[in-house]
Amino acid sequence: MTTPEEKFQALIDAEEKVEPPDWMPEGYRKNLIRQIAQHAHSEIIGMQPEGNWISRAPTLHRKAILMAKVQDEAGHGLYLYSAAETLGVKRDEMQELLHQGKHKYSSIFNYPTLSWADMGAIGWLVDGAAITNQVMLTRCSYGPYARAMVRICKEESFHQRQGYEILIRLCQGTSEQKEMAQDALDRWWWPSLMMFGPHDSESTHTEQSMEWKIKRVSNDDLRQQFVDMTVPQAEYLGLEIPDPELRWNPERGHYDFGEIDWEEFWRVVKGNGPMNRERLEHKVRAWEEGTWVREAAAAHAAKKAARAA
Ligand code: FAQ
Repeated sequence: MTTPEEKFQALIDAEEKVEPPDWMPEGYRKNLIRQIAQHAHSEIIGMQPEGNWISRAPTLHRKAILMAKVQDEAGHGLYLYSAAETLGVKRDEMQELLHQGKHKYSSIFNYPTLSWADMGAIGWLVDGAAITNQVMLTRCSYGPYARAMVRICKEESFHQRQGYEILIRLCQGTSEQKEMAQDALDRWWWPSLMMFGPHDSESTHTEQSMEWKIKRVSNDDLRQQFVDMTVPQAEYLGLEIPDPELRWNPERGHYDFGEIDWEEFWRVVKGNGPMNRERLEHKVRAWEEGTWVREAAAAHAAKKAARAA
């Protein structure tokens, strides 16, 4: 006799989507809530580093583009919270766990944005890494997450281009502008590689997540894809990637690259990066200041429902 777990795995192996009313193992549900909530929190906290430059964008045109991008990130957070809610978790619950430091968000958003060139580097590298990781998630076995990722990937692709275009302009500008671009690359390169998570051998979830087809490609393979895609783009800009060990390996058909500072990675993941405290404090303050909006919206919805009844 086949067990529910075996039936579930057979459905996954047949490339069918799991939908909210379907039976699923508790571990599958919990793992998805963990990943989707982290992803949603990353989009929302990720608005802060770029939000910092909206009022200081060099032209009205740049300001309009940056505002649209930051708004897109808010939209991604909302689709993702909705996807997580289909698994039976409440949005407020996820917020509370984030605010208490019990839910994670991507390490990348704990670094400061020091110059306008950082807007270019975030679009090019951070959104570039996000797309590399998220294209596989459009094929995730859980339907609501996979569908949310289709639209998110399209928007991230626009974000990546807008960032790269900022850097093209800076690199074609004065020597000071090109230096700004190099400085941004120097600061954002390694944190961008960290976005893909620990080495496969150290990863807690990869093996099970790949068996359940939540993840389709491992952390190290995605990181390699990102490096292979990005090195020629840096060459086109005339910028140097800050890694003395970076070189093309014709035998592997990939770039070899140096080791990430894992001590720094875990320090940031555990809450002790350069901006962790500020990011979380800002998030909690925004949540508290928005209480009246949530209350007004809930009261309006309740009144409407009472009228309709
Ligand atoms: N930061 O076992 P694994 C964006 C944790 S969105 C912090 O390998 P998994 C858009 C991991 O949670 C960026 N923590 O984990 C944007 C786990 O801890 P746990 C976010 C990290 O899940 C652009 C432990 O380490 N993208 O950028 C990180 O199989 C610009 C062991 O790790 C997503 O969330 C990290 N970098 O693989 C917005 C995509 N890496 O939970 C604004 C969806 C690992 O047991 C501006 N997520 N950890 O306590 C994923 O694909 C996966 O969750 C990975 C990690 C690949 C991130």
